[in-house]
Amino acid sequence: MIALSVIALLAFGKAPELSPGAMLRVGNETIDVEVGHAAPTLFDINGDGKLDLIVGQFGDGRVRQYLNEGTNEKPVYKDFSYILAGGKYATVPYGCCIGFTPQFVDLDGDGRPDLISGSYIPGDIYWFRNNGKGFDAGIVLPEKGTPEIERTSTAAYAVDWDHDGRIDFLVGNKLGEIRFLRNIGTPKKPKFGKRVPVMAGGKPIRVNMLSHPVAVDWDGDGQIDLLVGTGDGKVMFYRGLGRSANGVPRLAAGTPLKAGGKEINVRNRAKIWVGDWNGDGLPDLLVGNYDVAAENPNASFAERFKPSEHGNVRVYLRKR
Ligand SMILES: [Ca+2]
Ligand SMILES: [Ca+2]
Ligand SMILES: [Ca+2]
Ligand SMILES: [Ca+2]
Repeated sequence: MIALSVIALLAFGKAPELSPGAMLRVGNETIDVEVGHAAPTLFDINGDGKLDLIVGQFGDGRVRQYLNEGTNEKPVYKDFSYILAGGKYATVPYGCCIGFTPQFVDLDGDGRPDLISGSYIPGDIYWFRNNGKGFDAGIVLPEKGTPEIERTSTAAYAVDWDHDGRIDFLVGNKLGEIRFLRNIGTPKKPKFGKRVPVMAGGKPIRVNMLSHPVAVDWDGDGQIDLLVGTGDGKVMFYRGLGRSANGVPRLAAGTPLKAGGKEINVRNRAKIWVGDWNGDGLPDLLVGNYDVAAENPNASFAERFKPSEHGNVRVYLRKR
């Protein structure tokens, strides 16, 4: 009994702690993407050694780049432009309830990070290959065997999930499931089979709609963990318990992440990223969302029913 309490205390002592969320800004304005559905990631897109902020949006299925004009310790964003691919705006099929969900990963092993995104219907994963000068037009990654209903509103995260040297995908969908899409191609030519459920605590993961996975070692114990943004604006944490015989991580049942002592809640459609936003060596959490402005009772009838959709990005700084 005593030994158990000591273990529990030690585990508790190591648990990551987050500051309350702070909205990311350009000058005095909060970052707010077109028709909401902000999906943030951090990546040095102009190669100046500083992490830039990249944010996917619903509007025209595009993706924005906010160049970091400050430092890695104190990022400053002044403006944005849309990322181009093949000479046009990079875009993916968008619709209720997902836009562009960016991630940078070298998918073909040529040393250049490519841009990928999930999409709405039929839920393909798009690959914008980095050709050294820019991104090629997006192509659909080949995959087979998963019905459209289980692919709708695909939010994808590239990671070598089964540890075999080939980059796989974890994918969320409209139903709130997380599925594993194993790379059955070669390290230079990815190819995918059927999406299979990811289990946690002995059950397939299913959150409140529109799941968005990120796989990282969140608690720093050397085992890969899973974080999932949910349709109802939360972030779930599934602790990694080591790998199964087939290389796939085993996960504990999920618990909602807290920040400043309260459960994270960004209202709708949390799209997440883990990266060191303030250059202190600790991974922070970025959360984008979809939000509708509160109704103004003094507004005219027409104004009151005008769509007023927002997508903000919050950073939750890691305290330890
Ligand atoms: Ca590449
Ligand atoms: Ca793999
Ligand atoms: Ca871990
Ligand atoms: Ca940090």
